[in-house]
Amino acid sequence: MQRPAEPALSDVARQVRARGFAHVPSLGVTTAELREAQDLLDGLFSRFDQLPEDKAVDLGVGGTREAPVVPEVLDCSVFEPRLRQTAVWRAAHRVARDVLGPDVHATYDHAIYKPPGLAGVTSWHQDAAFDLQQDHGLAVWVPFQDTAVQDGCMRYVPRSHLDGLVPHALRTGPAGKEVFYLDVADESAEDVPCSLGGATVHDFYTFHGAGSNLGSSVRRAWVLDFSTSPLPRRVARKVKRAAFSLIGR
Ligand SMILES: O=C(O)CCC(=O)C(=O)O
Repeated sequence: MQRPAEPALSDVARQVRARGFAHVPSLGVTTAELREAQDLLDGLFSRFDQLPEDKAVDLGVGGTREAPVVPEVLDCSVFEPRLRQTAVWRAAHRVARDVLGPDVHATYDHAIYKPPGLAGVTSWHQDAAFDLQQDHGLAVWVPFQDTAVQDGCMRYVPRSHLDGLVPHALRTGPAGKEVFYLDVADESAEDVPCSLGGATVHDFYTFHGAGSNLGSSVRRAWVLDFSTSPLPRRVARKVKRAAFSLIGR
């Protein structure tokens, strides 16, 4: 496949600042480059049961460690460092640099494989609610298939990033995991379908979630987070995450 055109990044930056999110129609990576990243992630999901329990989480109900229902792997690039060498990683970095400026750092990444035909809604939230360091940041959501509304594409509330962090409610999900969430009226949300080769990006303060996968194949997505926070805060964040990991949170 011929290399697609690089995205009009400054337009993306403008949209993220004004509306809190943007659709990037093309990351400028080839199908083979996407496949390389997906193969590495597939490898991680295939050894889900061997990963630490707090890093390989089942978002669904009734599965086992060997056969999770809605598997999510946290810190994918820690367990599979070759992900950091992929064209997709570099492309996501380019988008983050465009939006946040030259001093961006990758802080975290995770991937969710949502099977078809299950509820599997991702609750409304702000990423900042999960990061008490409140880094100024950006998430780049990369799908490995065309993702239409019925496949569970990302959903955003325009301009919701402008008012900072709002208090989240806490509920215990069906599998016993605690989940922060926001109540959002459906009519205030915008669905953002995304084709293979593109991405959606959002500010850490943007209200977002994702619909159920009512399509016919697994909805695979890799989410890469970037931040401009200075080194001492990034170190503090790493230490805090390691401590939470030790106590199983
Ligand atoms: O992929 C999804 O379903 C949601 C991802 C998301 O909300 C996040 O990474 O914060």
